[in-house]
Amino acid sequence: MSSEKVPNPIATTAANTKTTPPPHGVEFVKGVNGLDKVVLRDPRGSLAEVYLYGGHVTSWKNDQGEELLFVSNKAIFKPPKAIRGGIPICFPQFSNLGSLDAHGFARNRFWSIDPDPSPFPTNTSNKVFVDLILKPTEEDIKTWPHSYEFRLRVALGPGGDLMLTSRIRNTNSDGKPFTFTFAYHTYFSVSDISEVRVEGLETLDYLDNMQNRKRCTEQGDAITFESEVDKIYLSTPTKIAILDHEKKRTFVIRKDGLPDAVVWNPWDKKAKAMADFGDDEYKHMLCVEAAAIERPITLKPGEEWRGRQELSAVPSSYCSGQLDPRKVLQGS
Ligand code: TA6
Repeated sequence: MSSEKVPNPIATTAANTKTTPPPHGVEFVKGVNGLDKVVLRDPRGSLAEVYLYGGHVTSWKNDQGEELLFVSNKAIFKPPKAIRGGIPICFPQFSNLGSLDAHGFARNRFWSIDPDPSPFPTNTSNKVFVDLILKPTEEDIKTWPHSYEFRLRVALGPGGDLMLTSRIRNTNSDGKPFTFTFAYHTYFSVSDISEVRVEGLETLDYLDNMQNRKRCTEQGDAITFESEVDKIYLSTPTKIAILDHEKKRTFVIRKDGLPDAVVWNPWDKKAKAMADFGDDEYKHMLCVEAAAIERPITLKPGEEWRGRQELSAVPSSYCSGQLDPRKVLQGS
């Protein structure tokens, strides 16, 4: 489905009627229900799509055009519902860990293109990227009485890696600090959930959401799936691997400033209970979410927090289809 191209939203502010073309590899289009969407294309063929609604990545394709993220066929692209799939951003509250709606409000707010992105800590010269920004509305201040600037850079690397970097600054003028929890609620597309293994979380402590967040310890082997899973792994390594044997593909998640990781698959019953999720879709998705949950982040006015995740999809190295996780998790 071709998306209608739209002018560069930055260039057409009232003051500046002359439209400047978007940077190379960046396109502003209308997506589902006419929602504004940004398409990032790397010259070697990989692609990513981000909706301004929710600052929500909904597509990440490799240079073969294969979709790497899961989005439900029943996903609703209409406020106030969050889009079911891709990478919803949970802020300022993960799940029901607070008085706000589940997973906070960032995922169902309209973000803007950042007209004045602050200098970026790392060199992104060879990447295609877009900078988005979220600031509270009057309405938001009533539910969460804090002023902040949430800058999100979505970047596509030359090798097709997808990077999301969040920078959250406390801009309260009343001297008040604020505290939040956070997650990149990434839905990975997998061939068959019963054939998938997650490496890097062995022997770690986790909070089991299916046992009222009881603290447990994971066994020593890779995690496999045969029923509903909803666990918050605590203080994980900075790298986690998802092995999809059937597709001979491994997703590598590298994360920074996000000590925890949530693993979720609703399985059949929960799948049926979700209106915006197909009954059998649980077989083809797995959420592994880089997060900051166990130790909420507190920022004083003027302070800024940074949370980054880098996703790679690498072909399995072993001809048998099995990838040697030690190589991935120990490698660069
Ligand atoms: O991240 C896992 C989780 O918190 C699960 O408990 C489940 O509720 C899932 O998120 C989806 O939440 P949502 O609010 O998007 O339906």
